[in-house]
Amino acid sequence: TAAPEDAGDVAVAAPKPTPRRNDSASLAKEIAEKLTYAIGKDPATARRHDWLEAVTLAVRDRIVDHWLASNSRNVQSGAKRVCYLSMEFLIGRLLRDAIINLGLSEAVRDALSAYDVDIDLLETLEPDAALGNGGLGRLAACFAESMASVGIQGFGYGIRYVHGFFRQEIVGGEQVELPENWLAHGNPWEFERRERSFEIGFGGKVTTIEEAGKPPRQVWRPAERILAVAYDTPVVGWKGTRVNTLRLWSAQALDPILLDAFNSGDHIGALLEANRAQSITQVLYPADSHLAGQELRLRQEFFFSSASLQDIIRHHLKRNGGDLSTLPDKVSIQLNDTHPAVSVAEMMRLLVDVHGLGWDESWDITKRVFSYTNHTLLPEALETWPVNLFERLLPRQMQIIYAINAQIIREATQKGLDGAKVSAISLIDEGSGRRVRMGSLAFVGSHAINGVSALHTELMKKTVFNQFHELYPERIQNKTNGVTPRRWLLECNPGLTDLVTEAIGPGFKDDITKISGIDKLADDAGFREKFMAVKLANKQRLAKTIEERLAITVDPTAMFDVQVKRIHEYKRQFLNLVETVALYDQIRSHPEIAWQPRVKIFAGKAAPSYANAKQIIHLANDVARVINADPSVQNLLKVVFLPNYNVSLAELIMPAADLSEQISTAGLEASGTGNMKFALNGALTIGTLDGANVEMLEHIGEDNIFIFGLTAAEVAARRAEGQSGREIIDASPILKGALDSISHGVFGEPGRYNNLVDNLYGNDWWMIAADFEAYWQTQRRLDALWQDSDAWGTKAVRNTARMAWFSSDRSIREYAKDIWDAPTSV
Ligand code: C3B
Repeated sequence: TAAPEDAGDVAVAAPKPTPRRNDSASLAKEIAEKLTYAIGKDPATARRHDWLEAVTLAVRDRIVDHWLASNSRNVQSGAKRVCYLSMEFLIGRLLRDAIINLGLSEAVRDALSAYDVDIDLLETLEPDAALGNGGLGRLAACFAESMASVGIQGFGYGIRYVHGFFRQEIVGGEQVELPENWLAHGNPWEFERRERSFEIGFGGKVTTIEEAGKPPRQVWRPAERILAVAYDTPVVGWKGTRVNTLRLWSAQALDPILLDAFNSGDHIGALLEANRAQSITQVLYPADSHLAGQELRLRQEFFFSSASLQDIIRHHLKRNGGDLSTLPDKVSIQLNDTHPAVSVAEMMRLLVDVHGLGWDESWDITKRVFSYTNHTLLPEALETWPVNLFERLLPRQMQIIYAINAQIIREATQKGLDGAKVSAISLIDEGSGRRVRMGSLAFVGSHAINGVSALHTELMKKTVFNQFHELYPERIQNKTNGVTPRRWLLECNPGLTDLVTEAIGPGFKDDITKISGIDKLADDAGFREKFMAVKLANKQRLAKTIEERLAITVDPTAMFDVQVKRIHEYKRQFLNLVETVALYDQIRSHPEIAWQPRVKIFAGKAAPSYANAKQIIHLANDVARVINADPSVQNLLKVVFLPNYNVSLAELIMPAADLSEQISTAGLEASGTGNMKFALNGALTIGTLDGANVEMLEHIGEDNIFIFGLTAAEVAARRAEGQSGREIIDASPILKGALDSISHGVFGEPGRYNNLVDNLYGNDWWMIAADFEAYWQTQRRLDALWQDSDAWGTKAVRNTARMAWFSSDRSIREYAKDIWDAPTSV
């Protein structure tokens, strides 16, 4: 079989199948046929999972119709392709996404009702594709969907991990990590393309080949070679107008079994090579915003980079008469963070060593093809690799990095940079053992480098890439993140979607900017009531899940105050917990105050090796256990930690939130994207002036968002002074009281949380003491607002009405215009 973008190896005159019909009767018939002939079950005895598979296959047929049509359009138009290289694609479930984007909701529901099967229930049986950690991976998934929706010829390239992001259980209040197994029952969305495979090398030697009359050539002879095999998943855009491809690579051994070894009795040794090869794509590293650092991680990075580049070059040569000089006119390659940064060196190797182009021409092509997105300024997340590891694993790429480095340093010296500045731009960090700086490699090999919010981009220019920015002032630009309104409004919040449709018509589904049409209804009591009724229904749905999973009863009319995201010190779940404890104390000591009922909801995973983050999870669960059992605060305060946060749980939570917690230490959250999903669904934000919160403030208006705390500049200044939290804590009885109860054993044994608490008295690095008072006061303003449900409702409506700019369609159009020079609506 030929890959879908190819015309095929043999020309056949077979009749084209007729595209599938979308009425419910046709669907009902096909679902029954799939159940019988693809799954081998009788409708009378089929289990729910069988029905899910049958529906998926029937929907998939329709996707394939659109997919093949898009692919032949791609060949005809020859339009520029955008290849998005990302180590992570946090896609989540695909069935509902496909059904909604294809406009099949009604038809599928009706078709299944004929068999008395409920589509909503089936959808919940689909496993989440959790091939990512958090924001960065979810952004890649939103971008893939938006590229298909706005009509860009987009290709996602990544890794087909056998085990995605770990499953989190809470045992005795603590996080336990369990393996995730999304492929256990097969994956109907993927198509294996065995013929689309490439050899990937590791280790070995570089030899110089001298031929008479020719310049010497370098040839890499890897010691180890493995196979990268493509698995394609269709990415359905809005209305199915375009279906793009997500191509994930799986590692296989060239020889699946060493027969000689097997025959001589070494049964385990015979399989060692296969196991070693396959290990590359077995597991996703659960490290978000900090460095994993192991050799296997570098192998993963090179494996998927090299496979993707070989595929891109093969495709280009085939479609463009073998001419690589036109590559930058036909392809843009976006590097999603530094994880694929080794691509810069590998592209040079492929162009120079394999395809025989000159160095200068190759370097020019490379820079014009690549662009790079930076997602964090946290020093612990900036990838560097020890030179000796790099050299051992990728000897030729290391030579190339040295050659690029020499060239960059020459350029810098010519432009008058002196010693310290030159070592700042060197691709090799000579400081702590010699290490290759992947961010610098990505920077010099790209024509455009972008940050993910206005503030983050400005900080990039001033901090990590300061010297590079001085050298190449035109290269850094901003592309504020966005989220797809299909998944994060239409799919997760059907109630709100129907209400907005009823109020202003369905046009906002095609063009989310039209949702601003409900702004004028924010003061309309009738509309506001309906809006809040939808919110209440969504809260009831979440309350039911909380009851089922945790046996905690929460009141859906209480304020749902939510912080869900990866657990990280800079995201400051600890600040939220300290405020929770302080509130608990105050409610008990001041029963005369009109406290407003709140449910504090937390969810998120900690990297398995991140001790402080795990402590924060433990504390959240300890606090929940104690407060929920205390009859004196019963209906005023409940605390919930929902285990195993993932995309599906997010789809349940976002529409049910009243208050969204976006409280990172200013300057540290590059953008945030959860902040956008909450506000789009009508939650008010309490947040710092960090990441995209800054731009949300501009769009939503200061009356409708609750900003508090130190600014990024103030945080930097306090850090430079090395201020401790002690004075602040001693001056604040509320804060001190809360910290004392945390460390004195009110929530678990005394001393358990000493580390977290002592840090605040020390240098208060995350500004928890410094920001506490402002946070506390802002929360109390929100209490007051909650009492005035009309005022709250008005602000909630305005949030939904004013968030359209944060659609990933807008982000993607900006990338297409400013970075890729790629057409939309193809
Ligand atoms: C995240 C950042 O932490 C978020 O602020 C940002 O919104 C997203 O990326 C998307 O840009 N991020 C991440 O999830 N993983 C990293 N390794 C680095 C940043």
